[in-house]
Amino acid sequence: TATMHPTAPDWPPEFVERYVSAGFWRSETFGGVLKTVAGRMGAQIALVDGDRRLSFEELDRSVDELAAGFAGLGLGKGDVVVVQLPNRAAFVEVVFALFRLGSVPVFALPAHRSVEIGAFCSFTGAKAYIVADVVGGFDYRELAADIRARAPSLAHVIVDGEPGPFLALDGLRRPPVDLPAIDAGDLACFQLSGGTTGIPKLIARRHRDYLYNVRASVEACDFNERTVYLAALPMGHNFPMACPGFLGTLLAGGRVVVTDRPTPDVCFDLIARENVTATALVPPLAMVWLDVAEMTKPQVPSLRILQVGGAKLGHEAARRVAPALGCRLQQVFGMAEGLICFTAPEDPDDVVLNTQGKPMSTADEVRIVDGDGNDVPDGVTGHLLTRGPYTIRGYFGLSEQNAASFTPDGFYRSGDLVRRVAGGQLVVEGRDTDQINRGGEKIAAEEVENFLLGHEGVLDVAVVGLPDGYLGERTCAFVLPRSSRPTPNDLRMFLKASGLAAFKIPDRFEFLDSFPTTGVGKISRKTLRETLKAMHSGAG
Ligand code: J2J
Repeated sequence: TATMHPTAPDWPPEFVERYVSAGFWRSETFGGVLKTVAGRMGAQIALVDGDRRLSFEELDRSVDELAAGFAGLGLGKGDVVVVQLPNRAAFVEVVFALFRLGSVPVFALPAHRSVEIGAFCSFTGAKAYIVADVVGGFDYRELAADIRARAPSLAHVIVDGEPGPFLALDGLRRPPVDLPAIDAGDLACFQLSGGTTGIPKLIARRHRDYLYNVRASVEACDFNERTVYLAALPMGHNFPMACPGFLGTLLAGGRVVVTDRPTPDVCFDLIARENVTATALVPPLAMVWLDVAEMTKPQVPSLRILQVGGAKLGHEAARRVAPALGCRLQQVFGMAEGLICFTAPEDPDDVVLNTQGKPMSTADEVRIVDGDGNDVPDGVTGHLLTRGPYTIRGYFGLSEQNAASFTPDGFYRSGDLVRRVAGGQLVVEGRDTDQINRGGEKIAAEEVENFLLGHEGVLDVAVVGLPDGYLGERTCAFVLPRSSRPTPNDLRMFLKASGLAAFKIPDRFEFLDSFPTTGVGKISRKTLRETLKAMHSGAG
């Protein structure tokens, strides 16, 4: 089958040269680095998943066996594979097997459904889709059957567990074979953009820049052979994967403990049992952990660092971390497109509690600009632009979108409104785009609106993020109904049946007779969203 080849924008040659000569980019690949670490760490435990414990040697061997199996299916260098697995040991094995083979995983989230998976497949011409059998009552094989029927490029569905009509992952293992040579400049994986429109935006990461992302994070967070990292957030996300995440932990010779149940009761037990030293959470989850920890006073003395990021952590919650969990808080402000900011373990409390930290690399270029693109002084809020050795220069195959999302000289327009404080740290103040951040899960208002407009009872709709003490923002759809007025439940069921990921379904529906206007005729959708937000913020 012919594979589509939209392009992944690369850095201009002078930047390639700069990053290579500075030693940021090396001629290493993920598969190769794991082999080197495995040679050094040998029988030390690398990966813990319930009762399953894999040493570095065993992990390395298992990765080679899976890579041989994938190669036997005809998967090879440059082939795209959509990976949608819950947190488990197989996630790590599969990802490294694909890295070694030069096949390029798209990291779908467990919550994605036919809309998202279908888009990833058609956009990349994916050749394979790797899923679990049933998780939390949801049968991914049914989703796969649906996708298979609509994605002609998809040659293989591979299932971790009971395969049904598809291939069993474990049945694919073969004795190791010679694998193709992979170059540091080859694509390693696709991360996903939060997005502000209905288009899926894929973020192509190459071995050289993503490895730098991981190495620089390891250094900034001081991960080492004594680090025991609990992967509690969905492992496909950039944060628990590469900042430093499970990749950083393994490459530092540390140990990764995985769980697909991020609840405090499960995780406190795991932290105690496995002597976990670091983990990463989004703010709403951190708040649940804090609530439970303050009541039950869990014994988790090994825990040294709690990373919190993905959405802004409130000052009050930040303050509770050290007393409740006996560990240091590290704020993490990152984006799948690249830039990562950390507060440092040695920063004073004021910085750790009230800022989102500093860019982790000396080579990160950050500009904070006003509406005309002029730099604003420190302390003044503006639009965050950034470029550097691990921030992409454009989305995969979207040249039109790229002209809007990147400046002509290659800065990524993050959409974040930030200010820089005296110590050089950034404080996130909001966003300038119609992306809703629902507790770290990013939702494009426009995408949800487009689906709702497909319902016969909807004349017009605006989806808005309203402030929420727990999630940061919750979604509300303001609906102008037709005469056959739907109920909120009708609309929820409709969106679910459309195959949209559940986290994108609005938390609240409000029916209006008309949309507010400014008195100067038709208002833009952006203005409408802002007006509705202003009218309803704070209410209920
Ligand atoms: C406020 N907003 C934040 C924070 C992200 C590490 C951590 C998070 C992500 C991530 C990531 C925030 N305070 N501490 O990739 O490597 C919002 C910003 C940002 C957007 C990116 C990582 N941390 N955000 O969340 O690609 O608006 O990456 O632009 O999912 O999340 O979202 P995403």
